[in-house]
Amino acid sequence: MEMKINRTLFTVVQGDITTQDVDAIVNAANASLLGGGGLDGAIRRAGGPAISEECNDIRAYRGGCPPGQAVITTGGYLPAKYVIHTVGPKWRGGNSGEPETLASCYRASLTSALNFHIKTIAFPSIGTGTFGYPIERAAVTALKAIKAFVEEHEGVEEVRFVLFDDDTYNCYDGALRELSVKT
Ligand code: AR6
Repeated sequence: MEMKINRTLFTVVQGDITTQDVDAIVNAANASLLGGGGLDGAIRRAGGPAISEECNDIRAYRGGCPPGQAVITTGGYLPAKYVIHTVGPKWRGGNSGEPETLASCYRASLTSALNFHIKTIAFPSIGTGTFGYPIERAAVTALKAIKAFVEEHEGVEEVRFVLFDDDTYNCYDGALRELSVKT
């Protein structure tokens, strides 16, 4: 599924984000930037030690990355030149600011992308693994946040969602179809 919003191409594919040939991939990190399981572990394994070294430097000067914010490192051995690390909300039932924090993750990642002249960026489904955000709700919030951002800022040519499992892929594909009907 793909569609154009303003000058940005949105695509939704199923696959492994670590193999994507884009300028930057986004990592679903934790606030300590110390690394973890899931996607974070996979990105650090595939990208090699330079990613964790730069995360440690960021920890040293700013203490990590709060939920809703993003920091950027090299992509190391990955095809992508950069990894943008953003920290999703831990799901606590939905009334603790989770949608606002999740939307902020996407805005902060795209702001980093613009600052580094990144034209193509791949996102995972932030927050819906270990952090427990319901996938359907996350998909709608993610796509709306990105749509609003690219309507206001030009420069990113492609936003690609790369979803690992069938269920997550189907939720994002459905959310993008829904958005295309309303646009
Ligand atoms: N490519 C694309 N998506 C993937 C891949 C991959 N190679 N591997 C996993 N996913 P999670 P969170 C999907 O748990 O919920 C870490 O320990 C996965 O199926 O990685 O934001 C961090 O250090 C799911 O759909 O991120 C944090 O402590 C999505 O990526 C915590 O987990 C996100 O799952 C962050 O939790």
